[in-house]
Amino acid sequence: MTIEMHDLAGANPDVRFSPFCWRARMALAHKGLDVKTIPWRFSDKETIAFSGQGLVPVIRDGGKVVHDSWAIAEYLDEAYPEQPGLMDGPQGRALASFARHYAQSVINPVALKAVLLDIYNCLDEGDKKYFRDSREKRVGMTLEAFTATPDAAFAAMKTAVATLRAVVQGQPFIHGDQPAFGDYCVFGTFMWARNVSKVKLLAEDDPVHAWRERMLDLFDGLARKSPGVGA
Ligand SMILES: N[C@@H](CCC(=O)N[C@@H](CS)C(=O)NCC(=O)O)C(=O)O
Repeated sequence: MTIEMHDLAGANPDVRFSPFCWRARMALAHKGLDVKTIPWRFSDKETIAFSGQGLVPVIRDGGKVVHDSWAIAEYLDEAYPEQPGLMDGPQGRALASFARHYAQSVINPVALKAVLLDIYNCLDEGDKKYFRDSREKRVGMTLEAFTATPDAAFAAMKTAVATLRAVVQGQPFIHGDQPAFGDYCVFGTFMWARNVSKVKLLAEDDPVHAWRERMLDLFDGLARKSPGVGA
C-alpha cells in the first residue's frame, strides 16, 4: 500500500525544503516503501487537521496517521521490521538521537542564519505574510537583518560540522558503513538549504561535503533529483 506524506512545498510545488520532511522522506526510502508526497503549504493547516496538530511531516499509512519525523521513523521500524532498520536497536537509536539533537541545536541554527530570507523568497504568495510574521517574531528582527551576513554562515558552518567531520573522516556514514536515521536527521538540514538557496555552506574539500554527496546519491539519487535553487 502506498503511504501518503504531506510535505512542505514552495511556490513551485515540486520544491520541497523542510528539513523534517526530508528526514521522513529519506526514512521512507530507506525502508523501500512506496510514498506519494502531497505538497503542503503553511496556510494549508486544515488539510492536516486530521493529524491533530499543524506541522509537517505527516504520514498516513492505511488507517494509521503519524506526525513528527522522529515518531515516523520509530513507527516505520515498528510497522516494517523486515525492512532495513532506521534505528537498529537501542544503540542505533541512541546514535540517531544524538545526531537528531546535534542537527537541531548546532547545525540548523547556522543554516537558518544563511537561508531564512531565501526560504521566504521561494514561498507561495499565500504563505509569505504568515512566514515573515512568525519567523520575525521568533528571531526578534527582520528576515533581512537576520540574514545580513551570509558569508559568516559559511565560516560558522565550518566550525559547526567539526563533530560530523571527525566522524565521516573515519567511516562513510554517521551510522557506519550504511546510513540510517541519524544521517537523515543531519542531512535534512543540508537539503533545506540546498533547495531554497544558492548559499555555499561547505567547502568542496571538506569530508562533510563528501558525506553530503554520498547522501545525495542514495536511493537512486532521490535527494539530488529533487528540484531546488542550489546544487
Ligand atoms: N519536531 C517536528 C518539527 C516539524 C516542523 O517544525 N515542521 C515545520 C516545517 S519545517 C512546519 O510544519 N511548520 C509549520 C508552521 O510553522 O506553521 C518534526 O521533527 O517533524
